[in-house]
Amino acid sequence: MSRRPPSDISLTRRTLTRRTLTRRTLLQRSLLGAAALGLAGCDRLSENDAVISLLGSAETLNLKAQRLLAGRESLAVEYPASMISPVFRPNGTVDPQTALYRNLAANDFADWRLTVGGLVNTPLALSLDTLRSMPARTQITRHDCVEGWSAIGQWSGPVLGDILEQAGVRPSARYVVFHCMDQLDGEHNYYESIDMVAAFHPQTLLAHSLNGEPLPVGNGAPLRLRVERQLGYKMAKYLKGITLVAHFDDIQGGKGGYWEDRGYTWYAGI
Ligand SMILES: Nc1nc2c(c(=O)[nH]1)N[C@H]1C(S)=C(S)[C@@H](COP(=O)(O)O)O[C@H]1N2
Ligand SMILES: [Mo]
Repeated sequence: MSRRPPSDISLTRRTLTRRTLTRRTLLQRSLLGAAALGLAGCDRLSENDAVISLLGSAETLNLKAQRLLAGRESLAVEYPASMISPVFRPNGTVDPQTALYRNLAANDFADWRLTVGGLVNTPLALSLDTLRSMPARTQITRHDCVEGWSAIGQWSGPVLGDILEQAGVRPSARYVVFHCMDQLDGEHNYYESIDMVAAFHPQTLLAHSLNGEPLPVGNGAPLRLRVERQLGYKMAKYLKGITLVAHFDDIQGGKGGYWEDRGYTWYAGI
């Protein structure tokens, strides 16, 4: 059965609403309790007004929480073609040296497959041709690296949510983990992870093209993640597999990413 995971978003909303309602109920009870104990009969203080004004602040809290969520769902700025950077600086690994990568690159990635597994109903193994023939989204966005540089590029590729829907995400899945073919330290493969809100964001792509050309090796050939509301290190290059997981405790350092295992924060929202 294929499940539409945006329900994770509404689940979060529901949880927040429930929490606010609980707080409101408690507030109401304690106010009514206070009224019953001593304030009843004091007609200078309207219990109803007090209740209403306190409920008002609970509403404000709820609104703020919703705005926060809306913030995570809202779109990253997209730019006109005239603003595309002449060179999109490659960073981190720029030419993977692992045997796996070298062998696949030697054959123009004809034997490469993107595997989608873990907590899914239908594991997938997608060729580059298949990914290139899928409906693609094209977007011109700005990439911000923590090292202090930015670049604007035009990315194209299937929306991650479409692929996840094809695989059928199980309700127990909480994160999407991206496994890469390169090793910055010659020992650990680069990897990253995002939650379901980021995974089903309409601008979250598996990009096979940069500025209308097949993705160059420097920028992550054959396929890289674009997760536009977060910092550059989240955008895993040289993808080989995606797994849906309930937690990442048992993946490498257990912090959800190569740089996270070395101290970076997991949620890198911008
Ligand atoms: N597999 C892999 N993905 C990676 C990295 C890396 O070293 N290996 N570096 C990250 C960092 S820190 C940044 S800023 C971007 C750089 O993307 P670019 O090479 O297209 O500029 O990729 C990210 N994804
Ligand atoms: Mo970066």
